[in-house]
Amino acid sequence: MIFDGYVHQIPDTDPGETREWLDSLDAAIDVHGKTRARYLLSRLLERARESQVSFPATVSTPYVNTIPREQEPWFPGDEHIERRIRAYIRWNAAMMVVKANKQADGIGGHLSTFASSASLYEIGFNHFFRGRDGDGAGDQVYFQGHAAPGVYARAFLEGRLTADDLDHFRREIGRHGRGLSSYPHPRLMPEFWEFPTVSMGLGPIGALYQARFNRYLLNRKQADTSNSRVWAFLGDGECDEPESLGAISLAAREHLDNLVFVVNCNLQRLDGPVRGNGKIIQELEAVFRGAGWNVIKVIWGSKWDELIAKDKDGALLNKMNTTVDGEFQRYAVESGDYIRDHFFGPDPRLREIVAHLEDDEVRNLPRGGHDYRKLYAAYKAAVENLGSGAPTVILCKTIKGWTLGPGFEGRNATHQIKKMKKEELVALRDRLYLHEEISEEEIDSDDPPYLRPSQDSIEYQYMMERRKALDGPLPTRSTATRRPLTLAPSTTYDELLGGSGKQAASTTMGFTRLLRTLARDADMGARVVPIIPDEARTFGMDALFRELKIYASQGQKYESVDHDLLLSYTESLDGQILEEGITEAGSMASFIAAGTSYATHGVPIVPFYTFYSMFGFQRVGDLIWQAADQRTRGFLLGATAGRTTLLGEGLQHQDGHSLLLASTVPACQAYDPAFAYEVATIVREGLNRMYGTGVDEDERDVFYYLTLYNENYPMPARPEGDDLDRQLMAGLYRWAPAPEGASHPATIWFSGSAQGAARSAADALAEHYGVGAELWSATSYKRVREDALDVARWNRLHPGAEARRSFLDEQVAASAGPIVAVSDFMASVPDQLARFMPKDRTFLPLGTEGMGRSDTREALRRHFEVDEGHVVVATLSALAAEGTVSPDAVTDAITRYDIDPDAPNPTFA
Ligand SMILES: Cc1ncc(C[n+]2csc(CCOP(=O)(O)OP(=O)(O)O)c2C)c(N)n1
Ligand SMILES: [Mg+2]
Repeated sequence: MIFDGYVHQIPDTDPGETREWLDSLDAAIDVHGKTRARYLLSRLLERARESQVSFPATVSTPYVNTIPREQEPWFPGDEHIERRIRAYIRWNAAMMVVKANKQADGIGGHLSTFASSASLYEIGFNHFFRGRDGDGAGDQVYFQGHAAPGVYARAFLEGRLTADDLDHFRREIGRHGRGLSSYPHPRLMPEFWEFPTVSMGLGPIGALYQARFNRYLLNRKQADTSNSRVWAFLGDGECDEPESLGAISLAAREHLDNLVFVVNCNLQRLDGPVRGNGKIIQELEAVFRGAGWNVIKVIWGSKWDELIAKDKDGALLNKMNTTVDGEFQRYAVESGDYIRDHFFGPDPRLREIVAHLEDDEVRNLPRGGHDYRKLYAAYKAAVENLGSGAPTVILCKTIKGWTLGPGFEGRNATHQIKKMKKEELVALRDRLYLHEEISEEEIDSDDPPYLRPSQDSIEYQYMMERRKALDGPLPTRSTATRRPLTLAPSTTYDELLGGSGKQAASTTMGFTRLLRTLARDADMGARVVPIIPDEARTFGMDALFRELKIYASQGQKYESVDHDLLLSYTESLDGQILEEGITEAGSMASFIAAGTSYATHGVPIVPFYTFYSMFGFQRVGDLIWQAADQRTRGFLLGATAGRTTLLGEGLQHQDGHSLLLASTVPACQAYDPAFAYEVATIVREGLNRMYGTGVDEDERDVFYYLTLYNENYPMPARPEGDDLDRQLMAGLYRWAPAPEGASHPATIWFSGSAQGAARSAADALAEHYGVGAELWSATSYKRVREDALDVARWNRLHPGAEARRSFLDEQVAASAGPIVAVSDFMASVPDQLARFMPKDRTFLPLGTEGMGRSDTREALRRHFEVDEGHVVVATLSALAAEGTVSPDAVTDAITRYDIDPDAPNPTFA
């Protein structure tokens, strides 16, 4: 392997001197060995750095703490009181889970995650995390999902939760939904949790883009976030998720020194070791250092310092470096003499280092992540890192299930153990030094106690004083507005409502114009955030580059290759567009950060995230669910939508199902508009619901998904009609009546770009078959279905009352004949309504089943059987089945449109 071959391409200006240095190194290796040689090289690198000789950082350092003992700062807290507080919290966190499972077997919860990370959080709570009561919005803290019991336990001590609340951990139904959610869920506890984290990986990527968005707000002078820091707590196992590490280079590139990751390296995940045969801390160090992060390792507790000081010849260091995590995990469960024999034992020099320690002392040599002094030093270094331009990751070595006793500590099964026997509870009490507070009888009882120091206790006072000094409690979610948003006036939408006359345009073009107009609005403009993952040109949005500029934290340090063009690529520190590059996950994380700014910062911001619709729901569906949990408001725009409208791109680009996936997300308002005025209406009404006045607070926390197509056709003006906006938003309205004079009534519902086939089919049906088809625009099957479900439920539960009619019932009753529904999506989308259709009406959805193809629109629409001919045949076939027209008419249409009745079924082709 050629690794450092580059050096031979650099001129050697003094070969004699080079020789001397190399000979010295050779001699050191020969005489003192490799460890000594490594040491000398490290010292040389350190000296070089001191002398401003820049040299690429090595990706890994030895398996010791980054901060040496002599550089540890003075610890300003009261160790004794903090230990007591930690003990209460640890006890209550365990008790919540144990009690919950006693009351409802199998209800779950986690004991071991928080047991390993209590000190990581408590150092933050007592000394670093800033609440929301100060001038700014405070810090944003992403708690590890499975550590939630610990966060509740602290809130209980602070008097923010009651014992009854703790008793309702994982029991959210009843008490008006006021239980404690299993994990951080703002959807379920909107005044408590801010950031959902439990789907592994989404917390870290969310935190990273939150830190970036804080800088965006600052640089664009929308909110002063200069004092806010983002803390993300994650598991070492969680780091295997692509979302956890996949975006870390952005943090360094964007100089996010307001971001701190704390990784709880307990060496275990759910099934077993994270890296039995390797070292997760070393691996993560290399990855983060390589990405330009400031890495602080907290591996060994203070008691190791004296051992390290005795390690004159590097034998201990070598053992630390070469012991794999699987062995370290084993040492966590073994006795002192086992550790003495196996870790220290084989080498007499090591055995000597611990000769003065009892077995118990050897066993209890703590890991850095349980040592508040080491942690304090690391966190302080992280916060003082502000201004360096580098984000910080703190890698803390801990033991999973720490102090929960031999049944838990380091055990492979520990993640999922939820019950503790009496002896285990007694042992835990003793390990936490809580014998005075809790008697054995109490533990023995059916209902072991929670512990809460009284308000005049020193612990309570200390805790509250610390939180007060740090600007209030945390986590707390607030929707108090600091800077209100004034929506753009209704005239903003006039252009789109008026249609495009004879000029052909696409709904994407219509949307882009609207976005530009919104961004130009004097009041609202600056609060609009267009987000694009390297696809602006595809959507014709490059027109916005010059005008709105692309946000660039470092400004534009070069003259763009196209600077002389009207639409040049313009980057700027106060740019408005988030051009994220090719990362749909990152773009979604930005969407969430922007769309929750109304709560996080009290500054409402409206994100419009436009993406290739195929790479939306199916690519980042979990992040979309996350957005819903976090109560994100904003617009998702699935551009290049439709299985047949996006021509040429083929199987992996043509989206015919995102609307089906969207239908699974409760907070998502999914629309499939056909015309620019529909787009304008949905955006206007959506803005009003999410950010306007006079809307019930419970109704606001939704986001909109609109499909946008790239097919050009003249955009009609909005038809007249007082009730049209309501019906359009409710999902279905009559767009055009049946042509006069036709004898057989029928109804065609269209959505999106299928409007073309529907309209020409209606003309042809009238001209050739005497069928008068009225045309309806189905803007949202999801909305119509939700209403139908709601009404059906009400009727089911109110048997004696007069049955209610759904919106669907009303719309169907207002039309005549069989209903053919056509869209550029799978038939399953309109099929959502099938069960609600009246028995006397034929309902025949046509859809684009099957996998995409590369071809022209015409060929694709023929292949997927959604073109004019197929709509005509379907309508006639439904009429024939009802006996209204002769079956010959169907045959005639098949011939007229040259349809091959034996063509392969696209569903399976
Ligand atoms: C995306 C996703 N996959 C799987 C899980 C199930 N799961 C929950 S916790 C866990 C193990 C966590 O290990 P680690 O990140 O090391 O955290 P620890 O509890 O050890 O601190 C797993 C696999 C999940 N929550 N999310
Ligand atoms: Mg772990």
